[in-house]
Amino acid sequence: MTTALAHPNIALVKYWGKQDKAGNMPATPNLSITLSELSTVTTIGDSDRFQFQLNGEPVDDPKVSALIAAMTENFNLPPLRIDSTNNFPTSAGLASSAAGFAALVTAVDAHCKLGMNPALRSEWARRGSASAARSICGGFVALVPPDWQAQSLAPAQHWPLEVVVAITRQEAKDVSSTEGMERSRITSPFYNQWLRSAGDDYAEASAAITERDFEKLAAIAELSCLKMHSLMLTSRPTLSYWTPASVACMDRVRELRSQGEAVFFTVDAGPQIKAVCLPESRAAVAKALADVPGVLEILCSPLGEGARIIND
Ligand code: 2P0
Repeated sequence: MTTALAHPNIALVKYWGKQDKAGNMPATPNLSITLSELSTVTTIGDSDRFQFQLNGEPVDDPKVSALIAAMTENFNLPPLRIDSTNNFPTSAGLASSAAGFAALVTAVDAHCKLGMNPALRSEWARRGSASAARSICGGFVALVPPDWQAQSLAPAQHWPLEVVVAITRQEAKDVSSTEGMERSRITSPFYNQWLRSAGDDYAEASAAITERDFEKLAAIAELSCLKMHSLMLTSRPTLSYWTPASVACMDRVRELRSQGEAVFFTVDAGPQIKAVCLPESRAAVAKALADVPGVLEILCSPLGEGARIIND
């Protein structure tokens, strides 16, 4: 048996739309931070047939089955039993698939002695779910052309940012990211502008991280997030992942920033708000978001490491 652990990541420059070719490659460069306090733990063992359990229940997940089928063909794998457990809500806009596929590929690689380097693990994780490519690395992570294998921009220690997550709904989302981004690609009138501006957004965010320029990162990360949500809102039929509490939390974050707290928000394909802040602002941000009506729970996390084996 082999056990791997991976953390979710939160994109600061978003991925929303794929290239029109095989390999599950994003259409635009994107960039994320990896969270240490949320994790997926995946154990692989030998079996007489393929079996997948998520949070203790047998699950028929077509994306997991497809990735295992592709890896089995490529590496001649034996049948495997896979047990995956998340310590956070699944499919609720907390990047459970990112942590899940990063842990899965890392565990399969080690269990079956495939000898992959991190770049190759990232590529296989990307085939499962493109954001999973980024969870192979820790700290600040880029997923960019031409290879679309995640690279570390800087380790977690480079800039000790903190993330305060405000949970406003626990249930799994109705429209998956895969389906939602395809709908936006085909129908949003803003999609071409999104493609054109993503390179500049990526360059600006990457420079802000190198320079540890919080205001610059705040401005570009909020812009990238709101551009992505504009694509969602202008899709036909429209897509909205927000709850009233999500909107109230964004307003509260803007208010806190105007009062001098070092904080910005980002929101993914779900109703949770991720407030990224400097350590000195974390307590004030957590308290303020906890007081917003409709916020059910607050999670706090510093930045974390990449996917790794935790026993063998
Ligand atoms: C991101 N998201 O960059 C963006 C922001 C959600 C919103 O990547 O189709 O589950 O499996 O490649 O990776 C979620 O999309 O989609 C995602 P697939 P994935 O984090």
